[in-house]
Amino acid sequence: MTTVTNPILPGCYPDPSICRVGEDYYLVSSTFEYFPGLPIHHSRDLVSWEPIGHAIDRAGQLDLDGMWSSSGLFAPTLRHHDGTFWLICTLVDQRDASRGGNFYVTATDPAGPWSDPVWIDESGIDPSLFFDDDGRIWVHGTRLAVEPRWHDQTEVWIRELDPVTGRLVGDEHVVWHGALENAVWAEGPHLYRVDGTYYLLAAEAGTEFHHAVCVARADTVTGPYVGHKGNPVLTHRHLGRETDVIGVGHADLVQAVDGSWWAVLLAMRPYGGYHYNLGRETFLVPLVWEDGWPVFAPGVGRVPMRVDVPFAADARPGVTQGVASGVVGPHDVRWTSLRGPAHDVATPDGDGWQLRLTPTTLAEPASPAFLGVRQQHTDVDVRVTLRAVPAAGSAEEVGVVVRQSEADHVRLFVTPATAEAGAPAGRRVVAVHRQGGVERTLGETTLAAEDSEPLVLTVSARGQDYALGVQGPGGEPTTVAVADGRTLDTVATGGFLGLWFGVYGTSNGLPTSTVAQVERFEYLPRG
Ligand code: 6LW
Repeated sequence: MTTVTNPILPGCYPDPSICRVGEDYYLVSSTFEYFPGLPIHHSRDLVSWEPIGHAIDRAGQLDLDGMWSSSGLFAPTLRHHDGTFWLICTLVDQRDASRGGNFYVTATDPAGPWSDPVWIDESGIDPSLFFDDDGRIWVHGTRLAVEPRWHDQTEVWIRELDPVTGRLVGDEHVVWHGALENAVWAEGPHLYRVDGTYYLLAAEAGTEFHHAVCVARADTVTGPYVGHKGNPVLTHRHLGRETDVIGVGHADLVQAVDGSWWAVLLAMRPYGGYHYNLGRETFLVPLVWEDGWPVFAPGVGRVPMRVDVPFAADARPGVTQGVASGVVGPHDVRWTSLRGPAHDVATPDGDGWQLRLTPTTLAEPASPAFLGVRQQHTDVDVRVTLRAVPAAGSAEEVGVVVRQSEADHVRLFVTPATAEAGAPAGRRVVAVHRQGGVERTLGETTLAAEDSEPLVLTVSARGQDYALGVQGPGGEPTTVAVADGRTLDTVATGGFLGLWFGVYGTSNGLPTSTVAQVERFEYLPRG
């Protein structure tokens, strides 16, 4: 028996979907504009999770270019059938509905390679797959109701998939609008067959404070589905905003080797006020079946912070539940770039990279020279050791960023001292807060050190205080500014993401040949 602490995947791992193959569990989550997309985690016991690869990991598989933050890859579903892994997902461009759509990819090894996308001729989001015992495959998903009776009413549709042609066939059935009258965003549907009965699990009320998990059942796969009288079967909306975990929903179920049932779902942990900078995280909840319905967290009725997993052997030492810690080397599977591969701009070198600056900035929905990892702890130090010599007289920047989006992030960067008469020689280290697309300098300092000597840029998050600091060679650490994290989470900015810590380099639109040496990136959880 092992007791696992929730969340099982801290940081921005929303919309989890899970499947089991023998004694192995695989889990996928949404990644929006980050690349590679759709990380696959593997576990043998639901306790320890290791990232093993991504379903979208090569140029040309999908086009994320031009998609603004919180567009991109939405809620995926992962299933295994007859030796093949299937992953179905939606590519969403929130500003251009003509781009994207629903697609699936397949693989025999969940670590990859995954196929190119097969596009499905149906609109909406949150597609899922159900493999029935008779060999038929059913796609289901969510879209805004075709004939809505209330604002933001959605409908869950289901239709058969011909796996040979990749096309939907036969009649479409609209099976669910949510459990409550006036429910908004009935979404994230998943179908299961348990003891001969079909169950439809779906979230509703939107992926924020009122989020909830509801269930309906039917005798035939296409319905009619009858909602459970006990809906919602799991929510934290009645606990108020002061509670430790909020926004519980978007669940997917798995039956373990020993016959026990489990849900993975998303929720958020606010701190420092009603803000959740780590984003929507993945939690594990036990469930049992009573009178033909699922009971989530029996006897508790909420997401437990500690979960006993009876069949899990003692926790494996060294397996850190997908959490980054210490030096995060250049080959670590957790690194992400934006919208496309980073190999054109970042060449692994020792513990770090050579990072080639490009004219593209972090304010554009493109692929700037950026590499980042999720913020997974409220209290953490990020230390980036750099040798950076931005071209004299230029507006080049090399630095660290706490990133929500193009419009909202905080940067601490090295840039040349201004060429103005009387200005000190050397390099400046500047902290800038870009908030709602408007930039404001939070602080700056000038480094006396030789250009070629390494310096350390730090972000020390302590709750909602993000202290931005620099330490030159032989010098004392200097705090350049402290940014307020409450301005950066989705409560403040909108969107779907938690925060990322990254390194970046830009020449701010001008041609450049500057290459920075990122010697080391350390992610050091504190407290
Ligand atoms: C996801 C959907 C949702 O597709 O958020 O508000 C989307 N609802 O279930 C992105 O995570």
